[in-house]
Amino acid sequence: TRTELAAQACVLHGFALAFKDALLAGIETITGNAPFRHLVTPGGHVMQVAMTNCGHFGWVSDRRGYRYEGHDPQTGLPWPALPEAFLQLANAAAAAAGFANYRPDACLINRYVAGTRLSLHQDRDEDDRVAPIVSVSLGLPATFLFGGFARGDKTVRVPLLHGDVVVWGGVDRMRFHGVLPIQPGRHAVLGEQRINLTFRKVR
Ligand code: MD5
Ligand code: FE
Repeated sequence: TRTELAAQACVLHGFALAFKDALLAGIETITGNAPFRHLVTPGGHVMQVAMTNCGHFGWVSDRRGYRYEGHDPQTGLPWPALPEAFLQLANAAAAAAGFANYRPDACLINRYVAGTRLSLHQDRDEDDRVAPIVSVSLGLPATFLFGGFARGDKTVRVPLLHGDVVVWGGVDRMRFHGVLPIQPGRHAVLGEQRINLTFRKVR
């Protein structure tokens, strides 16, 4: 089933479940080569969410700013490749949401533990501000905040469960969004964490 959030944003409930074994294997390989780390914001704060990347570009933050880089600054190596199953999932989810021929070139992988939140923000470091972002939720449940085009606009709360996929692009690509603090718990497959994959078209 599917929940419409806006004209060009929807939740595809359980869409990633068919891909879960390949997703978990891919995450193991990627994090073995590019470990999760807590980035520092330009303002000097350590981010609560732990992050890594795969694909041609990876999102990084440090005292110099936010940007995409072709190499992992921690190892000097290119980011791990996007596994074929990741690309197939992102392409199929985008198509199901009305975005044909989606070819992401980056995947940011976020890890949340109990208490971790992601404050309201826009994703604005990508050159392409229209191509969809595809977000895959795994592990502990989360409450997603879906807002408007100004920080102060009202937000709606969207529950996201293991296997849910959110797709948003076109006119809805630049909406503010965030994640409320994760509640403590244990997921049968992922344990005491939530992992979110966000596919992007950067260049
Ligand atoms: C996450 N990640 O769950 C979130 C949520 C990020 C990030 O925001 O930048 O890594 S996925 C974002 C999302 C989902 C559905 C709609 C919108 C954004 N939106 O309206 O912009 O780790
Ligand atoms: Fe975001």
